[in-house]
Amino acid sequence: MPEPARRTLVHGGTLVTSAGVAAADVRFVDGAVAAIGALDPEPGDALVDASGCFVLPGGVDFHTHIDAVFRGSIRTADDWRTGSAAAAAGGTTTVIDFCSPGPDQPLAEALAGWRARVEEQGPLVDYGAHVILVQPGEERLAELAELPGLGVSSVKLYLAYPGRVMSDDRALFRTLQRAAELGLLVLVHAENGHAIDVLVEEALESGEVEPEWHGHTRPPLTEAEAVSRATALARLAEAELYVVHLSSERALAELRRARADGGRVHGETCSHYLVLDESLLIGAPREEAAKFVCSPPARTRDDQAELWAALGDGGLDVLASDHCPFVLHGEKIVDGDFTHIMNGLPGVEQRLLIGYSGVERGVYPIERLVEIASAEPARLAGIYPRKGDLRVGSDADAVILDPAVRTRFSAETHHSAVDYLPYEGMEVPGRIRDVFVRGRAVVADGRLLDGPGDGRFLARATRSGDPSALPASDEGDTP
Ligand code: DUC
Ligand code: ZN
Ligand code: ZN
Repeated sequence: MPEPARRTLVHGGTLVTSAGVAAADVRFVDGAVAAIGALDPEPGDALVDASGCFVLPGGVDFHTHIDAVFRGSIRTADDWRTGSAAAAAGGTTTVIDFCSPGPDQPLAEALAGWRARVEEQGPLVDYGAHVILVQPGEERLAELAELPGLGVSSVKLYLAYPGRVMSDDRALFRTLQRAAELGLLVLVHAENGHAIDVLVEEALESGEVEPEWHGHTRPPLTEAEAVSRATALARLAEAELYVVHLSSERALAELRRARADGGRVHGETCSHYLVLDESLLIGAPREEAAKFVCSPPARTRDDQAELWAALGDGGLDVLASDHCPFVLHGEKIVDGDFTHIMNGLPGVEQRLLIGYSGVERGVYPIERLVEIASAEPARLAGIYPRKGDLRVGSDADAVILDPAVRTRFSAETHHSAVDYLPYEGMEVPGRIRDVFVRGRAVVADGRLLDGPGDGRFLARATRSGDPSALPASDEGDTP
């Protein structure tokens, strides 16, 4: 006998989609949005009252490092169970993470291994992958043709960390050329690795070992130079570029310049750059300062203001988390000089509410939050409108956000496995009340529900692909 339809009617809320803001009910049937408007309950509907609340598309986080390995053997704190629980609790229903192939490992093999490992861990949210390339040669670049068939439409290069994962300008330019041919999006970590290495050597020679020197040795010009170079090479290759984790006004200015010049360039900032600043590292005890070490580093309050403004005016396209947590009393490596500290912060759970604080402060309207936190990352990922919006036929991924209640961030109550939070004690407006992944409640009244994770791999369309021919996820239907 076929299972009865799973039906939910979310009623009485203010629906925010790419089509605008309106008082509207929304009905989910069998994991998809079936109807939107003034809807009467029908037999079998489970009723969810969203009065006084916003109903938003589930968040799409374009940049996470769940269960990831850095420096050869150091793993981030979250596995896919805890990382996806943190995502869901924070209103994010899709994450695009990273598959990092070994030096000589075929891309297809690496992706198959990555997918098997994720699936085994039972994620609560849907997921896709960017593929990381390290100094790719022609053999590797030839393999990129396989990616669209494997459901991957983006690659990432680091322009920092020489001797570890950095790619040089030839590798960057050739990747951009290949990506342009194949309709792939190229992500770059834009910092000048060689210049930073020299500044680090000079600092260490002068006996500067404290965490604040992590920031002093990665000044905004090292970021701006790399953005300028990557955007110029993308233009030359006629490729589409996405700059991850922009942190400074100077780098942002380079991005704006490239866009004004007609470059197909997209920019992301991350929640931590909006609310953390460099003063947190300066003069603080080592273990305290280490909590805020990420790359690029936290900048000034003026930089923060520019990033907020750019999210509002379209200078930046995406608000991501770069969720990259390391256990403070463990893998974060607080002892020794600043170069030992692992770069990265948790944030997947806090991203959406930090973004919402911009709405409350009048930086941008709530429709813009939906664009930067859901719709635009979904478009760039090649999964829109199935993800990132609430339209008839979209996946029933939704968040009920209560604007009348405030949330206090704390490691005591968060869902990540990491043992600290850089946002400890911070209070923001709004509360993630309910979350649905393909129509199934994963958070109800602010509480994460126990249940089997049935997050699915998302095959993503290329930038040149026909969006209406969107490949389906492994299981389930494409609307
Ligand atoms: N860059 C990232 O994008 N994530 C974590 C560390 C880093 O340098
Ligand atoms: Zn990076
Ligand atoms: Zn990252």
